[in-house]
Amino acid sequence: EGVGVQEYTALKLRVKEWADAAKSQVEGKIPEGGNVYFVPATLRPETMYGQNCCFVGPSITYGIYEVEKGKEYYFISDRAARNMAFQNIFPQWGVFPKVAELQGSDVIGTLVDAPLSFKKDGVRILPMDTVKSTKGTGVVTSVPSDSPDDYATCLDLAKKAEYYKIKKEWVDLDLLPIIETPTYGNLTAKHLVEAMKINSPKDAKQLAEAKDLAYKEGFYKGKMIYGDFKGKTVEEAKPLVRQQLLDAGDAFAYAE
Ligand code: A2H
Repeated sequence: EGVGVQEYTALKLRVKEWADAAKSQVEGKIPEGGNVYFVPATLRPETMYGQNCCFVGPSITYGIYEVEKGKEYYFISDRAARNMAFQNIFPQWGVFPKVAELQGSDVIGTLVDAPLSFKKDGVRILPMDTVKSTKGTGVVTSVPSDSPDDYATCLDLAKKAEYYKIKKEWVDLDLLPIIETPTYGNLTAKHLVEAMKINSPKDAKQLAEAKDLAYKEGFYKGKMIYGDFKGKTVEEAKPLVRQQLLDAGDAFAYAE
């Protein structure tokens, strides 16, 4: 871990329909009219147009926390809740009211609305074994066009849907080109995963390298080819998309 503070954009993905295994655990704990949001932490708000699903760690324990009584609830790791309690995200300083506890595996298949996503009917919650419980919120939104980790995981899920006990149609690999780069084209993550012959989401060393290359190329040389800031550089568009999400109430700032 570095010494700097990481400024994340915490995105709010509203639950439209719970997976069966989650239903009974949530029942009676969220009042009628209350909304639960999965809250991934991202460093790439300008890529949110390309969200195709959202990941949780299947063996990580999560909580649902009450942010506004009877109205608004966040699905995040306990560790993130503790941090958020000291960032004026919950109503009372230092207090994080947990209303339910669930295992990542229980929520697989839940349908959520992802702000800005080209998937207008919503996206599914899917398993990612490499999600760290010690980083961000333990929830990771998937953008396979620009994140090598997300691309490698989506490929694996599609190939082994049965093994992961998910429906094949929950993982779609029709990627949305969002950012054009001189070196890797407009599907940076796919290009790098193929060029580096990365075969599994567990190829940690190669994925770290791909992530680094993708990030630098995207940030310093990338140009938006989709969305409200089409034509601008990624460096220009990043704070603009972030602000748009914050202003719409679809995201909030989270630091750690
Ligand atoms: B990023 P840093 Cl398009 N476990 O968002 C594993 N990965 C996590 C995580 C966790 N608990 N919490 C957040 N992340 C991911 C978008 C994205 C991201 C793109 C490209 C690169 C990228 C869509 N996924 O990250 O260690 C989240 O994925 C590479 C920098 O705090 C988050 O941003 O630097 C990023 O890792 C945070 O990583």
